[in-house]
Amino acid sequence: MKDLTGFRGLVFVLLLSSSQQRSQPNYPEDCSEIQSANPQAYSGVYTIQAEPFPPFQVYCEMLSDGGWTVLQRRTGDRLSFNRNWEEYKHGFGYPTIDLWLGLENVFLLTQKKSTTLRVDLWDFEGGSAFAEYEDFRLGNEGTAYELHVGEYRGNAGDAIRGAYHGIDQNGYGFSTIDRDNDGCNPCIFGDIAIHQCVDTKHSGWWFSKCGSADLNGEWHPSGDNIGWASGLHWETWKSVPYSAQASRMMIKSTTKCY
Ligand SMILES: [Ca+2]
Repeated sequence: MKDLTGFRGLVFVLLLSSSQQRSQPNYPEDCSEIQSANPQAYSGVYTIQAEPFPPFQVYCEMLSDGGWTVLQRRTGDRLSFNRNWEEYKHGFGYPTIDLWLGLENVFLLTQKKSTTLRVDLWDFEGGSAFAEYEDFRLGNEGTAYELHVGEYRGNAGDAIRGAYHGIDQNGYGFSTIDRDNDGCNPCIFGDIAIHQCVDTKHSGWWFSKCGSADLNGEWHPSGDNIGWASGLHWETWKSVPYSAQASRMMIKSTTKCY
């Protein structure tokens, strides 16, 4: 009889454990998975999770070519992007307005799946351009969240690999006001010696001898947006330092890797 009681107890514990597991919310892994499950899903804020890490909120752009998870958005000067390592690591801003999703979250999102990065740019004259990169991923924090991009397509030019030789940001670690991974020791531009790209860019980014791309610089208004060392720069799109009116970086997952 004692044995039977013990058995019943074990069954009860197993059932309880099973029901507790079922009561845990089962969050999707990214916006692509949300759109695959529900093709009618609207763009907006969703909760996703890269298990076993805690869930977090993202903005999903549900477009005809996929469900895109937004990593970065700039639309004005309400939010400063001149921030330190911890802030860039964990993210800042607001999912529906301007935001930086956070290097650690992007690292987690790009570990299990093959992802495409899309960069959208808008100028002050009604124009826009885009760049897409296959096989986008970040290294872990130990690599300073090293940037990896594959094949480029688009009409904005491949500013990550640079407007000229020697400034390729692909394979470079992230730099902030308190972390220097920019390859300048110093860099010489004309008669100016730069030790930290962050000093002139006022931005965290994967600087490679400063390079041609930086969408985290200071936002400048219409009529005062040309010629700044800092700005929302994509120099294969606008060769004269031109700070864009708006930018957006987002990813979609393509295939699962097991
Ligand atoms: Ca340096």
